[in-house]
Amino acid sequence: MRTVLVTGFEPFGGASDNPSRRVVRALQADPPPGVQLRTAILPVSYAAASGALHAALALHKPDVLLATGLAGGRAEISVERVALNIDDARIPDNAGEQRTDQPVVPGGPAAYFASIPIKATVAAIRAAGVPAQVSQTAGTFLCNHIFYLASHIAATSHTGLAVGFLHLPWLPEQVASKPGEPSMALTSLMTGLHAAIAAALRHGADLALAEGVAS
Ligand code: PCA
Repeated sequence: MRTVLVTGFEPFGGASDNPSRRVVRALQADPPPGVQLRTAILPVSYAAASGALHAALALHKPDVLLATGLAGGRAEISVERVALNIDDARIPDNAGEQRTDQPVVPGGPAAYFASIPIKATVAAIRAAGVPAQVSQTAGTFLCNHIFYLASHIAATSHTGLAVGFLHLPWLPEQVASKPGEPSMALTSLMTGLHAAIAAALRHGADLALAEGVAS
């Protein structure tokens, strides 16, 4: 049976919770069939996240890493295409560290593409009845940082590891007082994650579906 490591992040930026942490905990209680599910919650800290990621990969030796995080303001589950070798954020991390135009890995390649089949994953989430889209940027904060680090580890030492990143909307209760702010219920996030895990485990080429933005 193959091993899938699903990670979420701690809350950040003053929020009391993070949908990615909630969904990871819910997955532990309702694991997908046919796979060995492992989970980890990562700190929103440049200094601490790398150690936590390395430790989880060394402990669980997964075949697939599906990392998740919050992208407040997005309405769908975003399947990220590209991880950039840059840390550049408007806000400090939870340890108070703010980074501007610093590489994630000095001397590393400018970017890595996701190594899960992104369009098949989007199609599977949609087929399960949950809004999803391909995203062309994971931002330049901790989510991109972990996505890049994991991709670099897969390229240099943990060969054979498939790496994907899913950005999640707010939970409805987190935006109840913010009219117009998109959100997604935990049950839908769970359905989407189950579909994404199944799709990421399927071998073979990605689906050639027209996606992306034409601007
Ligand atoms: N979202 C942030 C970091 C942690 C999280 O859940 C991001 O998009 O970078």
